[in-house]
Amino acid sequence: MQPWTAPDVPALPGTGPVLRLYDSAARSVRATAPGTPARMYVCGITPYDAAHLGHAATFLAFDLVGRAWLDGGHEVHYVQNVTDVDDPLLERAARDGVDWRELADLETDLLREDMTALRVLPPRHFVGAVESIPTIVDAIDRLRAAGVTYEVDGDTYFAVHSDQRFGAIGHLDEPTMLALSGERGGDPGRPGKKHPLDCLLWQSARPGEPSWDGGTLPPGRPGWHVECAAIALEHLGTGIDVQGGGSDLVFPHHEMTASEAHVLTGEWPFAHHYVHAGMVGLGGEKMSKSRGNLVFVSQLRAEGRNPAAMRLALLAHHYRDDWSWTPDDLETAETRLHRWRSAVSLPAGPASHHVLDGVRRHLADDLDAPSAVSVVDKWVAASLEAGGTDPSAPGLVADTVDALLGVCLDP
Ligand code: 5CA
Ligand code: ZN
Repeated sequence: MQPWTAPDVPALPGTGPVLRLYDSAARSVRATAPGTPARMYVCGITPYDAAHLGHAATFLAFDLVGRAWLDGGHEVHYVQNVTDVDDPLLERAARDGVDWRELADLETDLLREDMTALRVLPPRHFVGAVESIPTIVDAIDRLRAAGVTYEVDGDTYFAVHSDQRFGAIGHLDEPTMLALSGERGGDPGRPGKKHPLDCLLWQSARPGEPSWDGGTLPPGRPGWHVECAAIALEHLGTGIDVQGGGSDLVFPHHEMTASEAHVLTGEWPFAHHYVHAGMVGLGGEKMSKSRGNLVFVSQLRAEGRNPAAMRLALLAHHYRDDWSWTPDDLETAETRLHRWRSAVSLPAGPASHHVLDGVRRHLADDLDAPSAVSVVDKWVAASLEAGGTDPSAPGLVADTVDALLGVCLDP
């Protein structure tokens, strides 16, 4: 698929520090040690509805990872998928009487517009599940050849306990895994499975549903987890630097992906860091398409709200926190954006090298964007209240905020 348009990233003096990130598998903050290039895979949307602020917050967190790596002098190879065939998409298309392909194209186009407006760096490869079916079928064939699969009424399952490392990402007890599997697209109660946690690799064609040639598999469509395992291995290989997504993906999605990739490659770990963004909610509940408590990026844009302010509103929260959106978030951010723009439009300001250092240091510390934002706030307050004599200071702050936080302060 075509990714979206890349924003400009101004060059900054010097290089940023080593990026440290919380790794869900290790349960601690550890230094990233990116290879050449740094490799990152982030789980993208299932395009049956527009992107809401929770999706945007998650994609922004990984945008900060990419920007911090670039600032550290690394080339970044970033891949994001689009789950453009899955139950929720087919169900929504059927409910609304629209073609599932048209719905997926429409919502994927809208995501591109939202991400462009929010100045999110695009992935190098933006990859749909449908266009990847041959890759996914090949991965399933290799899992079958490894003897870790079995069939239930024509559907193919992955025997999760065939991977010795199964459980190493989420560290959850079995009752919790069973409950989450049931809530998040699994089928723990299906009769005929060898273990309730075993996950679907290939679902044979159902009447009225789309299906594809599966080679030696019956015609059908891929399961969710193997989609990301196959796409990530195809475009990035194993031992990647970061596997990312929201915290709702720790289990089962990233657990299954890691186990499948382990069996497929014989190598561990699939990712050196498993990085998860907190859940953004509205009215105290996780924002989700099924709950219908959504604020869409595209809807705020249509109301004329400034995307730079939306971005600042999201950055005011730590990426790992769970939090609830309120209209105040955007109003506070609009006021902040206005002040920041006023300060950088002055011909001079207080010296600002500590702003660059501070923003770099806070972002390198597990993406502490709220602290980075307050470093800028302090300089802006000093500039607006007392002025300054350094003619290069406003430009350096503007470049810092643009390159590292992705907020353009041009009027
Ligand atoms: N297509 C799969 C991933 S392979 C999927 O989870 N799609 S999604 O549309 O439901 O979510 C897209 C991304 O946004 C995922 O990384 C997901 O973890 C994240 N996400 C979903 N809901 C929220 C939320 N309320 N807050 C923060 N992030 C969220
Ligand atoms: Zn995924």
